[in-house]
Amino acid sequence: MNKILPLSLIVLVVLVGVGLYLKTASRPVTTPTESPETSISPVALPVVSQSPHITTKPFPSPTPTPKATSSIQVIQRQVTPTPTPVPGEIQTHQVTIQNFTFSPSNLTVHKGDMVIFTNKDSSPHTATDIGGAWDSGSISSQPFTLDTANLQSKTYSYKCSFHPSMTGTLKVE
Ligand SMILES: [Cu+2]
Repeated sequence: MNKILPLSLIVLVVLVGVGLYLKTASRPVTTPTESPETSISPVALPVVSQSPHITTKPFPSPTPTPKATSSIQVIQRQVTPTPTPVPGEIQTHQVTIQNFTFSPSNLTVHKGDMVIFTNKDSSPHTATDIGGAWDSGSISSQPFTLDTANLQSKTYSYKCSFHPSMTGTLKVE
């Protein structure tokens, strides 16, 4: 009997302990309405604490400066085309005859330049040097081209032989 009593006590203690363990373990399963309230608060805290760590990491990385410098270099390359000022080259000048008027009525050219007289009126006109150095003849649809290479360096006064009130000057330099 002396050996059986402690064994029964140990078995009782073990049974009570197992029974208490089963009760506490089965409580959250049998009462699910209480467990989500306690489980939400510990879950929400680590989420709030982790999100600032994640958002602060991508902020220091953006640096789009090298793209702007490359576009500036492309613009500087496109600005470089050089103008071509050619001194002493033969130029072409236009004199328009319209509404019985030479336009421009006073023209200065370099010796060797070309002067093209274009008639935009319905009636024919001429560009005739008063001194007789050159005469276009009747200009209608086809323009008249005057080559100043063989002219003297002076100012020529010309008129329309059909309409003497139409006058102009051509200065050859
Ligand atoms: Cu005329």
